[in-house]
Amino acid sequence: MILDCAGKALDLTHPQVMGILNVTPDSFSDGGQFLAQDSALAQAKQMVADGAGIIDVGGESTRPGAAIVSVDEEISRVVPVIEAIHSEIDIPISIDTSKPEVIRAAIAAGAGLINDVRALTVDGAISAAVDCDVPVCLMHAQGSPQTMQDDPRYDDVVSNVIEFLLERVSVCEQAGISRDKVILDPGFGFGKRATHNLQLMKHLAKIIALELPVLVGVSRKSMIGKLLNVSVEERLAASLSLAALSVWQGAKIIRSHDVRETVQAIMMCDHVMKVQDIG
Ligand code: 7PM
Repeated sequence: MILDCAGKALDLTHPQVMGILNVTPDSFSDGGQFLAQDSALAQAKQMVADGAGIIDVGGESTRPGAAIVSVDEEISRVVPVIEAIHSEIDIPISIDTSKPEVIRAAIAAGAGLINDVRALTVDGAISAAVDCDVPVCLMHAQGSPQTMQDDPRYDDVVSNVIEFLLERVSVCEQAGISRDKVILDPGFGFGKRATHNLQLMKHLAKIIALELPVLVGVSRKSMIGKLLNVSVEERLAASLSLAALSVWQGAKIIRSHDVRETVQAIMMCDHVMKVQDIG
């Protein structure tokens, strides 16, 4: 299956890595806007060289307790970067946002997929997605990024996530977004304790069984820090292990900070999964 992301192809006949490109001000050292854009473009080119299938551009930090970013600020961060990458790079760009105005501006600038951690629940986001006519990734979260990690509770996290995702798919379909444009994401770390994340990973196949492409974002996440007591710089091996477990169960897209290593890990999974059986 090949997803058309506004004219650029995302080939999901193989698992793909979505490279994370943050354009929040804390993600580059000094202020200069042009420096920041140059650095973003250089990072994007490196990700392509490392085998990324798509680049995820985000201008809003969803970190618990992070400052809320205005629409204009978010647009002025992401649009110049998307324009620069779009003209120089052939792989699709996704826009990591929940705001309808940012969705419209990013798609107009050349992005080809909407990656929304709020699953198009913000007022106007569904119509923006319908008008833009690009694929969307719908992610589950419990609560808002500001407070979601305070005391997350579920009686059955896997069923709860599935129920939410199916409801959002149905809302999208009723609004005119066809099913074949929808990607699902259980939202690791978004309003979930370590045990909830582990249960979701153990039973990811139940989400794969919904028969829509599944995206997994576990790269360097705090669940790894909590379980293994390692700092954010020391989470690569565990991130790769979780990427492999995801692809083994059928996940099609792995969102990662470490593109080269993640491509190698999931290519090995793909080889194992596709090798011809004996006899
Ligand atoms: C602080 C908290 C900083 C969380 C960054 C994050 C996902 C995503 C993010 C995901 C999809 C991170 C997250 N995570 N989009 N955006 N799936 N679809 O760790 O899991 O990168 S932001």
